[in-house]
Amino acid sequence: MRVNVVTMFPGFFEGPLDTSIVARAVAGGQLDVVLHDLREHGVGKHRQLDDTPFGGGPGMVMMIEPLASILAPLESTHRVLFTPAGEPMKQATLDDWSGRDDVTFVCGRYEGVDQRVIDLFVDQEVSLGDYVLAGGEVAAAAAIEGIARLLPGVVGNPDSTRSESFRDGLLEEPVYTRPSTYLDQEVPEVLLSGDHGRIEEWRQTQREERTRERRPDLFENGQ
Ligand code: 6GU
Repeated sequence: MRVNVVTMFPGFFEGPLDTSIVARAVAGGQLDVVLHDLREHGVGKHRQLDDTPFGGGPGMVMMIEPLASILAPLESTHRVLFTPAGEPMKQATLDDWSGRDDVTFVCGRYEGVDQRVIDLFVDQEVSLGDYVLAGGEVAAAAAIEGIARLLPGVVGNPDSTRSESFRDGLLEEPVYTRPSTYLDQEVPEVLLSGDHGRIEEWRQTQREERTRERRPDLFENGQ
């Protein structure tokens, strides 16, 4: 699939695109990321991208023309604006995007984007969570990584993308590897027992207890 990214900071994506699973997805041809540098579409000789808000107030507002000139030709793609005012990004959001041929991620700055850009050129507004960042770039990088690992053939064992946190509405259980004792801390005995029935029962209990304690909101939905 193709992911277009519209940003004032294309350099931000160098690390995320060149690392680990995302790099593998790009090298393997399952993922194509096209960066669109907003500055190249800036207005006037200063290549202006934002302006003061009508009605006054703090901060700057992203102007219509630079965004419109990139987003209008991408009308056939699913265009997402990352903004703290959006719906929260969930695993289901990534599942949806990863099944599409083309998505376009617009990285807003947090003060905002002229509402007419949203009305005319944006299909969905999404937030990374309930906190404020300086712009949508981190959210776009998170989305790209979340998508890449869902694309066919990117992650070796397809079970490892299916049987994890949030798929079944539960958090993951704790895991252990060697050594079996470290600073007097033992691996739970059941995991050394070789009894696969008991082990799966223990893991399921751990998932449920963790979810109830840490994410009662998820636990209510799942029960
Ligand atoms: Cl998508 N953008 C900004 N600026 N802040 C955020 C966010 C996005 N998601 C959570 N906080």
